[in-house]
Amino acid sequence: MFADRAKIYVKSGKGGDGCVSFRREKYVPAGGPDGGDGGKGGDVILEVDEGLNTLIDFRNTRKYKAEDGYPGDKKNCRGKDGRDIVLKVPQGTVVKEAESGQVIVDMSGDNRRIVLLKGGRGGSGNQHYATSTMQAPKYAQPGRPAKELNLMLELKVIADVGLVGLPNVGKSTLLARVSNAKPKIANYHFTTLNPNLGVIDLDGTKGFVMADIPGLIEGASEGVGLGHEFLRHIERTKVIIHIVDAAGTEGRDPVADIYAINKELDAYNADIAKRPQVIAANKIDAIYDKENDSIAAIKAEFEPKGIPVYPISAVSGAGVRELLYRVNEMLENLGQEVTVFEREYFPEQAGVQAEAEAYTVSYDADADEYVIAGPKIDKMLGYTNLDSEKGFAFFQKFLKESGILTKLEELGIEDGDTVRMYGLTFDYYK
Ligand SMILES: Nc1nc2c(ncn2[C@@H]2O[C@H](COP(=O)(O)OP(=O)(O)OP(=O)(O)O)[C@@H](O)[C@H]2O)c(=O)[nH]1
Ligand SMILES: [Mg+2]
Repeated sequence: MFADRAKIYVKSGKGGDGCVSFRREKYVPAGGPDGGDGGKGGDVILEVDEGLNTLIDFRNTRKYKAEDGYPGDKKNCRGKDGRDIVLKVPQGTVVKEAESGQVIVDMSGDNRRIVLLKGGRGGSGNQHYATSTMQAPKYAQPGRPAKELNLMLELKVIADVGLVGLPNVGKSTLLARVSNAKPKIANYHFTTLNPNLGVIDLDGTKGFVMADIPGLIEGASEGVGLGHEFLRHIERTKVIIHIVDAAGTEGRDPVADIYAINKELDAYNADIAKRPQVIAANKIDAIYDKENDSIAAIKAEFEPKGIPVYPISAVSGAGVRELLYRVNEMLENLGQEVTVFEREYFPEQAGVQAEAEAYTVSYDADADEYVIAGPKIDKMLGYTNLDSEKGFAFFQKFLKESGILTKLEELGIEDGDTVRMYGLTFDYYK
């Protein structure tokens, strides 16, 4: 199955905690602090892999996590950095924040490799916290938290040319005739449900890529008949071949059909409607009614509007070469740039910190210490210089306002008891 959408969860690595340690040397009673820094957490990286053309792997595995940084060690040893995780995606994958649907990055054009989520920085070891008044800091900085995101990956085919039209008009037949692609062809509506890509080799040209888009119907721009799913694939094509059943084999009026489809394109995205278009009036081998010349009618209606009309038979091949050379010429006049979607969502700025901002307060009977833990404390301690008077006042205010003091009292804390938060221990006084 052609998987072109997948929802996944990614998380970067947490930074390793800084270490609290003191030098121990012979004949030196109290050595200075020598706790090393924690290592950096691994990043979540996206990379284009030319060999991939579906998102199927992401349907099987949905969680991706980079490695946490390792904690620092004594003797100023820095912790090892956590391993990055590299997600390989096909070119043309648009990465969106799952809930808002905002674009984070479009892996096409120059975007070959990007760091989606950075790992947390490692915390500084206690060696950094020695000051003239505090020679033996028992505090080391915790590593920065990990970040997480829910992503929607969407593969939007990158084709130069899109074949657009009602169901059953011969889009797949044309693609199969002129390219290496082998799409399913059948005489019923919605035979094609996922786009097929084919490479068109034309003598004396660079060639181009053409996509056979599933049939569109009236109301497609409002989602009728999976319209949105299908229209999405046209967004990146540069030239549109609008195929119509000129023989009216289903008793329809080709001119009205062309207007109906163009109306849907315009309603979905006005930009698409403005792209250069060629009309391929198909199934001319099946025109028996010489009285009503449908080709002349289509030409009379659309050529004055600057839309060229090519009568073809995708079955016999009549007129197909002329059509393709014209399309190639239009592409050459357009230049090479691809539509790349702009970034709308910035993980670094949004609140995507892993884990809720919770903390826990407990009593550790073995150590006879009260223990406070949680990412909020982590963060707070990391930013506060407790050696300064201001910093310490801020810290006390935080303990009070966050409700931590109340919790400690509920647990029965008394003056002089020891409280532990990460590397930091202090005595409690009301
Ligand atoms: N006589 C004739 N029949 C054609 C021609 N092109 C396609 N057909 C027939 O039309 C029917 C539909 O062709 P497809 O190529 O599957 O049409 P499609 O536009 O891809 O249809 P969907 O995928 O359902 O949107 C098949 O029975 C084809 O054999 C043509 O040039 N002449
Ligand atoms: Mg088809």
